[in-house]
Amino acid sequence: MRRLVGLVEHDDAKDPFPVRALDAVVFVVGNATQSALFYQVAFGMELVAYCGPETGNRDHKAFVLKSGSARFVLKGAVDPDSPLADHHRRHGDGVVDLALEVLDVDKCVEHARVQGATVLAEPHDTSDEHGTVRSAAIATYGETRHTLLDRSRYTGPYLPGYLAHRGSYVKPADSPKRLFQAVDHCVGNVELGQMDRWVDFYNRVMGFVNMAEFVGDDIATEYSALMSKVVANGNHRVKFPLNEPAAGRRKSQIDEYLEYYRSPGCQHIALATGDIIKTVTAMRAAGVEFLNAPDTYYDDPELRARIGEVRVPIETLKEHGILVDRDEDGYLLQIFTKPIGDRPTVFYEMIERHGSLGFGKGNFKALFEAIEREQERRGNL
Ligand code: TYF
Ligand code: FE
Repeated sequence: MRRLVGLVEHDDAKDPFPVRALDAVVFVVGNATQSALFYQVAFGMELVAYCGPETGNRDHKAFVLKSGSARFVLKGAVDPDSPLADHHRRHGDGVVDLALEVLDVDKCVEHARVQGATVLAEPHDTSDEHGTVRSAAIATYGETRHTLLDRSRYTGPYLPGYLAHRGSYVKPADSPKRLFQAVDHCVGNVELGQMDRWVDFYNRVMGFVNMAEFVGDDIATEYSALMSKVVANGNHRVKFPLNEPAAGRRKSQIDEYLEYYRSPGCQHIALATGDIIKTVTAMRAAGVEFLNAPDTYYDDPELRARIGEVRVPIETLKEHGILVDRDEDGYLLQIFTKPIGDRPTVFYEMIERHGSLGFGKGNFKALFEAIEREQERRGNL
C-alpha cells in the first residue's frame, strides 16, 4: 500500500488518549435503504454488513459500507418512535458519530472524564459468535458523538448484532475497483465564537495537536466569513478541521449550515483518492454534482506560476473542475460536491495528495465564491 501522506512518528505510550484510526462515519438518514444504494452506485462503496428488523433490530435499519479503510454506517428509523426519527426530523441527513478506534477504551474515557468531557456511554462489552468489542462514547459538538472502540478481540463484519450482507446491487464489470481509499479529514461547524473552545476540547480531552493550517479573520471576512483551525491525533492519521462563522459582508456558509442543521455538526467529509480524475469521472457519470470553479481560475497566470508542474495538464483539471494547491511540502488536487441531501448541510470533498499536508488554502477564495454562488441560488445569502 502507498504510504499515507503526512503521518508523523508518535509514541502511544506517552499519549493519554491514543487513537489508532477513524473507525466509522455514522450517519442518520431519512431513508437508509435508498442511501445504501446511492453510496454503492455513486461512491463505488461495497455493502458489507446489515442490521434491521430481519436480524432482530426493530428500531432501525443500519447498512455498513466500505471503500478501502473508509467505513460508513447509514442508519434509518423503522419504528416511528425511534430516537433516530426525532434526530432526522431536527437535523435532516447528517453525521451522528465519528467513531474512533482506540487502544484502551477505559483509559481514554477516564482521561476524558477527568478533563470534563460528557460521557454518553460508559465502557462496556458487547459480544457475539465473532468475539467481543469494548466501547464507550463521549459527546462532541452539537449532537455529535465519538464512540470509542477496541475491536482487537473481534473478527465479525462490523459490530455484534450485524450480519455480513452483500445486497443485490452488482457493480458494472468495467467500473473502477474503488473510488477512494480512506477518509482524509472530517470537518465540524460550530457556533460563532466557539471554535477555540472546541480546539481546546480536542487538545485537552483527546490529546489532539494543532496543525499549522488555519484561516483567520483576515482571509475569512473578505470572502466567505468563516474561521478555521485543524486538530489531529498524535500520528496525524485523524484530522478534524473546525469552522466557525465570522461576521462578513454576507451570511456565512457556516451560518447557513447551522440554520438548516439546527445545531453544530459535521460539515464535510474529505475522501482520499489516488486518481481524482477517474474518481470524479465515475461519480459525475452516476449523477453526483460538484461545485464548479470559474474558467478564470485555471487561466490565472498567478495560479499557474504558483502550482508549477502537476501530474496532469491544467487543461485536464479545468475539464473536470478540479482545484489545485501547492505548499512547501508538495501539492494537492481537490474538488467539492454540492450538498448531498435535501438540506444545504453535509457535502463531500475528494482529495488527491502529493506531499501537501494542507487543506487547499490557496483555493479558499475560488471555493468560497463557488459556495456563495450556490447559496445565492438557494436564496440564503
Ligand atoms: O477542510 C478544509 O479546510 C477545506 C476547505 O466551509 C474548506 O476543505 C473549509 C471550509 C469550508 C469548505 C471547505
Ligand atoms: Fe476539507
